[in-house]
Amino acid sequence: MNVHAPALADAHLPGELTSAFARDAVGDLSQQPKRLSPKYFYDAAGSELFEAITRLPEYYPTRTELGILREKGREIAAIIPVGAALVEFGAGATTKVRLLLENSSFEAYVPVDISGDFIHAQADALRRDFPSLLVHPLAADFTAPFTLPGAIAKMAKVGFFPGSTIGNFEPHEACHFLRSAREILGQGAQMVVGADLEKDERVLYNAYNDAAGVTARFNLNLLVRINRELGGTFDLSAFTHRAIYNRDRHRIEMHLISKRKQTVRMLGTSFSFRPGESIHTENSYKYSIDRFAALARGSGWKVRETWTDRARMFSVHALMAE
Ligand code: AVI
Repeated sequence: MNVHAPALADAHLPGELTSAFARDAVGDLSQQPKRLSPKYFYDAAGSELFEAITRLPEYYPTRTELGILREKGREIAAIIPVGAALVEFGAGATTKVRLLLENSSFEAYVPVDISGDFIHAQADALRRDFPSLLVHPLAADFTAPFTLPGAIAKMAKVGFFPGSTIGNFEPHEACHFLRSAREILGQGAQMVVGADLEKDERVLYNAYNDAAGVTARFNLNLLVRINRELGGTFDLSAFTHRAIYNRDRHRIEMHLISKRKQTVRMLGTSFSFRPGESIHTENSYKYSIDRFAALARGSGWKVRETWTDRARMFSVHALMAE
């Protein structure tokens, strides 16, 4: 998820606990079981590691979704009204959105992301390549309500949420997000959402336990960040990456496992670990087509069409506001 940690100052908290990262890290490591939020994966190093993950032979989601968007581009374009505005929730590499922009006649593109710098750079590149497109970046937390730019008020709205980022939300959060997107985009809106599909557990396991260890470095980068930004004393060699498929809950779980009994300090607080104790860092939910349709129905949307690759590894859904 390209959600970058907001360094929000809070006047009511003393000293070092003033950033959201500090508050969340201290609060989450004080829970039993311990956890850390996946939204903090994406500092500069973490974003680069994620880009490297998307190119791994074992990590099929990115290239499979790109293949669907490429192959079904015409069919996707056929359901998009001429002159619509495309609103992307969270902004990563522009490769996927370019496929939609090339195939359809959008009048405007609104990338929404908490990192203003990132979307402005992205917007400049798109303006160069699509000179007649109105590009209107919006720096906002896309998981909370925000107002769309007045310039697109009269245009039909199409939301875009690729990458199976929806799978990194808990099911109730995914429902809340889709409801909020429905409110923001308004009546008559459509939405194109990518969701990873349930499949052979070995394939899922390998995608999150790659042979080159890039996913392990991505996971451990959370501790690197805590050491650097919050003065943490995590010994990286004393934690190991673990990703498992939880069949009952249809999700990959990522954990950082303490190799021994140890105590770690951060911002004046001590956290003790038992040997084998986990910090739960991420869930990546996998949807069947039916369970995704049920999620959409329960969130104010109806599935209009679903596309998959031939091997049914990944799905792209076109939703219509109910
Ligand atoms: C961003 N998100 C969809 C990725 C996923 O597959 O859940 C994040 C990721 N975590 C480990 N590998 C990739």
